[in-house]
Amino acid sequence: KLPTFDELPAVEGMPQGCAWGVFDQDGEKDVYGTLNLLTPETVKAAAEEVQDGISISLNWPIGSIKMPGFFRKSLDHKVMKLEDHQSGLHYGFDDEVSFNTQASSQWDSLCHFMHQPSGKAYNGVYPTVADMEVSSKANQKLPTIDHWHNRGCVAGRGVMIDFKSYAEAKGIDFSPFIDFRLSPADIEAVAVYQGVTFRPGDILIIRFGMTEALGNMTGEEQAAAMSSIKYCGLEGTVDMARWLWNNHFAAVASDNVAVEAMPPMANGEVLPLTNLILHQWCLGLFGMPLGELWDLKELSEKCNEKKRYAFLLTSSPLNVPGGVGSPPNALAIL
Ligand code: UVW
Repeated sequence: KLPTFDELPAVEGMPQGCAWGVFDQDGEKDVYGTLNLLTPETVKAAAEEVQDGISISLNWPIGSIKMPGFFRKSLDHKVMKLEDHQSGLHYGFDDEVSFNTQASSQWDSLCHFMHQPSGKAYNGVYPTVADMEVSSKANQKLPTIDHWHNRGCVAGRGVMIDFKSYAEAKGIDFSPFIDFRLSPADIEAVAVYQGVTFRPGDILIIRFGMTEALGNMTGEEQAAAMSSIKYCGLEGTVDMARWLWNNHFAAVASDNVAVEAMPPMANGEVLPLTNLILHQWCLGLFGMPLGELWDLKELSEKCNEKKRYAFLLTSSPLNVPGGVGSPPNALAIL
């Protein structure tokens, strides 16, 4: 049984609620964090959520945002003709893609954001660019995303909290590009409204309608919305971090930019990005991966039609040695 947030053993120099060491085994430093909660039992139980055999992709096309935030590179896609050297006949194509892994639907691995001001990533390691640019085989202790392939990636019970549909039903005035902050009580109210409960090892999926809003904008409108750095999301508070840990989610994903609301704020004051509380706590202190900019529209339509909000979720990130983030290649199967 996992300790609660307030019962987690004290880690020197770190705030209460640090899970470093909790998942270590036989003296080996853990690199999977809360993905350890995806046990054969939770996967088998998740498979029981498949009732209609409907499979839905949660992957927004790479390159959907023409100018991603934080000066990130969008998609560069080059197609090359394959021609036979002897006959000159054109027999097919190859292609090359290049993009920032944070530019569209993505997972943030446990190396994406470090606790501040210690600069330490999950389980107390100090990743450097040089360390991560070489194969993680040589850096077994860095919790890079390729390690997920050593444990079957992500398969478990996804639970969607469809805040966008709830807000529409309840007449809540809401748009994705305001710094609207969802509290634990708000999430629980949506869960009760939908008639869904959480189990340890669930993958929590929260829909705000942000990728849908971005998808309906011109490139210029997208650039203005992205550069506003006013994004709806979960409230970035220690109370929210405590609630996420105490529910023992294996991971959290959303269709918004950062899972948590931006900009980081405290006492009505805007703070530097280093104060993103859920990035520090989930990625750095719990080892709980964050998924962002997922495409949740079709899933919402199907869940609302079926009145079922739990499903089997699978996701297999790119197996890039030393990778920081990745398109999720995620499927929800209802
Ligand atoms: C930052 O890296 C600041 O945020 P995100 O993980 O949402 O891209």
